Amino acid sequence: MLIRRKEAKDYGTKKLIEGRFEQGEKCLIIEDVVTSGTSVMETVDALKSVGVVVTDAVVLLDREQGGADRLSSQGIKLHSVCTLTKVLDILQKADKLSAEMVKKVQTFISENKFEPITVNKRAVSDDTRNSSESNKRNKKCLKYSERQDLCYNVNGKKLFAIMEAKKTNLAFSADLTYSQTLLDMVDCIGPHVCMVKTHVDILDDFTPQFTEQLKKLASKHNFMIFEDRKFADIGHTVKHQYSGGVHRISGWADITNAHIVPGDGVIKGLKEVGIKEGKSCVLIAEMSSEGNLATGDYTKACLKMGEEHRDFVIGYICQSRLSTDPAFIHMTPGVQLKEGIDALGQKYLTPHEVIANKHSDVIIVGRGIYSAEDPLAAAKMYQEAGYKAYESQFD
Ligand code: S5P
Repeated sequence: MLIRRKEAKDYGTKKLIEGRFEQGEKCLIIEDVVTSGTSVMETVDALKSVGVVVTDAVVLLDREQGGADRLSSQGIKLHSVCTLTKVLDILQKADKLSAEMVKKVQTFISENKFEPITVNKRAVSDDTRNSSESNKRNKKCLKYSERQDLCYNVNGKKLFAIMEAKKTNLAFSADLTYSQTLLDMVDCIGPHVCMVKTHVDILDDFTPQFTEQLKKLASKHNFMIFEDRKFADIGHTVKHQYSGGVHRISGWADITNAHIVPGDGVIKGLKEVGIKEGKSCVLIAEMSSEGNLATGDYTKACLKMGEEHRDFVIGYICQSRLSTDPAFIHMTPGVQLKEGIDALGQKYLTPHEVIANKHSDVIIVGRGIYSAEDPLAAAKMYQEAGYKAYESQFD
């Protein structure tokens, strides 16, 4: 028998899986209740990471909220001893539950189903991108408030909650080179954004006080901080780049991002540092720049890595919705009020195109705001355009 610990002990072997096993041995998972299937998947991931094979799981009670389908999409067959339908039936026949209560529970269950975790084919096939079938599928989107309950990482929940509360899906890309200019602008447009994205290494006058002041503004205006560091090295190196150096990113940024070129070691390295500090990561699945190579199988591999590390990865940088798992947040840069391209190959789409047609979740806007004559008025325009486009999906 093997036991999965929820967290590695901070003494001794630090193993998540306790017990005696040989690599390649098969293991059956036993669980008491399955709702979304997340807990079983976490056990599968932990077992896989030590070379144990899992194909089946037994559960005492399947609440029939989509857990079985989610597990099946990940190659795990769920066998339930009892289902919620059976329990309701038994209790009603024994006069322990009224027909009215049974109906209420059934309605709750059918309205609160978790979607299967599947990689959206739009990631690899341009032909399907604009097909009415895929648009119809994506029309069935959930509200931010519904999606926040499905997140695997606390920062995902927090971001959805902020988007809902402030009615904004606008992230400001604060690509300015002087600390005070950046902080003044963030203070001004803070009420209109859900997130501020920085490139801290372009600041000419960086000091640790800058990050303290940015954190204060994040609390004042209720936004999340995303350092767009684009880590792209082996796990051992990124651990140091993330936690150390002059910027000490893991100490102040809620979210950072990574390219998956090195393989999932880059995620594992960042996760070792970030997860215990309540941080999270976004993977760069697609890019906005002309001629970029993040397409097709590369994008598909990126989604798979995100799913395998969903306790730390909260979403993707992309050009349209890629994953059908509503827990993942899709963030799209290359957004301006007019479509176009800059002198260095940055391609722009409009907020409406990105949110309403391509079903992304967050618009990332830099020059459209900070280069505008009136950045506050521009931020308000992007906020309104982005949120209207989100709401139009439920018309
Ligand atoms: O594919 C990408 C990924 C990112 S994170 N394309 C991008 O433009 N970005 C970042 O988004 C880029 O580094 C910059 O900080 C921002 C876009 O800025 P803008 O001025 O073009 O809106």
